Order: sequence, then C-alpha cells, then structure tokens
Amino acid sequence: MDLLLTNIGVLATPEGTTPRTGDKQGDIRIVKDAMVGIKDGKLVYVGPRDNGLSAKETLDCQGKLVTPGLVDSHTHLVFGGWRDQEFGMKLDGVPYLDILRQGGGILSTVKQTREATEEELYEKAWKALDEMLAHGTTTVEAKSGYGLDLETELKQLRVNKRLADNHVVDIASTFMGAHAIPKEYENHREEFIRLLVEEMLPAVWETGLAEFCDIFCEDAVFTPEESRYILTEARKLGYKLKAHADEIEPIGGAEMAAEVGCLTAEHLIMASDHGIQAMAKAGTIAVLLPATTFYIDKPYARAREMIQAGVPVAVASDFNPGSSPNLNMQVGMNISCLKYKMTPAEVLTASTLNAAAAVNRGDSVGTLELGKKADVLVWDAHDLAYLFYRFGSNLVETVIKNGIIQHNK
Ligand code: IZC
Ligand code: ZN
Repeated sequence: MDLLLTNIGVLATPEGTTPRTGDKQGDIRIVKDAMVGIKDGKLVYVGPRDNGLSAKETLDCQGKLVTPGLVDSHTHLVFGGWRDQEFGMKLDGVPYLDILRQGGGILSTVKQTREATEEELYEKAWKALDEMLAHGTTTVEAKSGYGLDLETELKQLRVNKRLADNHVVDIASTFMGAHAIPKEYENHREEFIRLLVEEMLPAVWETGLAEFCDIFCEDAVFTPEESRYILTEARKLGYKLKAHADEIEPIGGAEMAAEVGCLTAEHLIMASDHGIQAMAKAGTIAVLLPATTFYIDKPYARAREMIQAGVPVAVASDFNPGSSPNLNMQVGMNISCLKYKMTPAEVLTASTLNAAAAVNRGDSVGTLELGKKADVLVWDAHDLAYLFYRFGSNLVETVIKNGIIQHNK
C-alpha cells in the first residue's frame, strides 16, 4: 500500500456506480473508526480499523470525517473576463434574460472569450481549478458555449483538453455551441441552427474534444422544438446529451430532455409535474444548481418532489461569470440542505455518486469503494451533519486526488 488513512472518525460514502434516487438517494455507508488504503492511485481498502494494515505513508485523520472527493457536474469553467460590469443592473432588478436580450449576459462573455487568447483562457481556468480543488472538487464538467463560432468553441474545448492532460482535477468536456444566438445571427436564427447542426456538431465531434452536447432550452434562447432537433442530431453523431431546462420559464424543457434521452437535465427550477414524471420514467438525472438560484433570486427547484418521483438528484456549482460566479461546491451543498430540504446524506450522494453518474464517471469516481480512484476528502468535521450546519468556511482539510495528497491545511 502507498498511503493509509488511519483514525478516521466517520467515513461516509454512497455506494455503487449508478445514480441513486427515492429512499436510496440518502442510503449511504457509514463506518466509524475507519481506515482507507490506497495503492497506485486506487482504493484498495475501505472499512473498519484493521491494525494489521500498513503502508509506505500514513495520514492520521485525527477522528475526523472522510468522504469521496466532490464531483462538480455543471460548470462553465473556461471564459474570458467577468460580468461585474452588469452587477449594478442586476441589483437594480433587471432580469437575467433581459440583460441577455440587450446583448449583455452570455453575449458579453462571448465577446470577451473571443478576444482572449487560448493561453489567457488556460491560465484563468487553471487558477479556478486550483481553487475548486482546495474546496474539495476532484472532478469537473466544463462546457464551451462562449464562442458561438467554431473557432472559439474549439479554442475553449482545447483548453478543456489541456487542463484534462495537465491539471490533477479530472475534466469532462461538453460542447455547448447552442448556448445563445450570437449577435451576428440575431435576425437569422434558423441559419445559426443550420450552422450548428451541419458544421459545428460534426466538426467538434471529429476532434474528440467533447463527450457531451448541451443546449440552453429557455425562453428567448432555444425553444424545446429547436432543442429537440439539435440534440437529436448530436446523438446521431455519438454525443451524450445534456440540457439546461426550465431554469427561468416553464417551457417544457424537462419533458424535452426526457424525450430525447438526455443523460441529465439541469437547473429545473420551473420544471412541471409532468416533466418530473417524464424524467423519472426516462431515468434522466436532475442536476440542480442551488447557488445559481440564490444568486439570481429565484424559487428553489422542487428537489423533494423529484426524489420522491424517482429522479436521481445531483447538485453542482454552475460556476460561470453571470449567474453563479462561485466555484465552491460547499455553498450549494449547504443551500440544498437548507432550501431544498434534502438530508445531509442525500446531498452527499448528490455531490458525489449522482454527480459522477451525471458525467458518465460512475464507474471510476463518486464513492469510496475498492477499485475506484482514490479521490478522498478529510473534513474539519466530526460527522456529516456538521458540514451542513456550518456555513461560509472551507471545511475541507485534506484533499487526496488519485491517491496523492494535494492540500493539507
Ligand atoms: O454565462 O450566464 N445559465 N448559461 C445558462 C449560463 C447561465 C451562463 C452564463
Ligand atoms: Zn449552466
């Protein structure tokens, strides 16, 4: 063994490789006085104290809580500039979609991302990843969508690839050319959709730079009919599908996502009962973004109803320069407990196993089980509930990624 974590007060982890819902969403394994053994970056022992175990290196966890590394299953990691210049408008009550309609919002980040060099984008995203890691995130999904032209979309996706190759955090890469209608196609949306489907989707797929295809199915952005068409074409090429659905207006995004076979539907603040039922039936994972809801001051998604209906719930940061300039998953985890009324165990599953499944990584990360990657957190906490009771501090004490200690406070 390379590394042995000893003196773990409480080990808390979901189990399995597939997403959990209903009663199973909060059905986690708890081991008191536990140990974790690591070899070649993988977990080789997870269980009660066994004084017969030994390793080259030992980490005394001093009776604290240990969980799997967090999986941030929805971020817009790579972007130029910020949008603090729009913050005053937002405080004056101008709605998110109105800022976009006026050519700001996503389109203002598109402008800044087109202007940025690949190196600038890379360095900025690298810094964000370092910060995420220090807050316990060990796997990150990263969407393009601030180019809205092939060249800039590929620039963003190449940054994803370089980060995946060089940074210790794992990256799941998503093509989101359908994030908004770019200014130059303002009055020719059908032409932009044709460009997306006929040129961008196949060209990006051929580079191998994206595994998933996502779309912003929203009032004033892409209609459910347009979304259905674009995602169906993406599926034919081999992309796995995601959709931003029913974030702001209830337009049937959840139903559309279930119908086209999306792996995930994300946001879902305004998802209808029918949409929730359709997702449960199709096995679509709900990726909820509580920090965004807080930031744009909207009602909270109906997580309890989703869980009850049999929809697996994941929770992510939605890190982006507009509606969620926050990359600390602990914020959303706290809000999930306090506002969605999810239990600490349900939120743990939502930010580890279900999040791993949301990025098609359920077989390699998201739980502490033999054979999975040794992505492990030691928290400055004596039990799981304490994480959710405290608020505003980074409670991560030690981050282990691929079996290597990255941060140790
Ligand atoms: O840049 O505003 N909701 N896309 C859909 C976003 C938020 C990101 C942004
Ligand atoms: Zn998003």
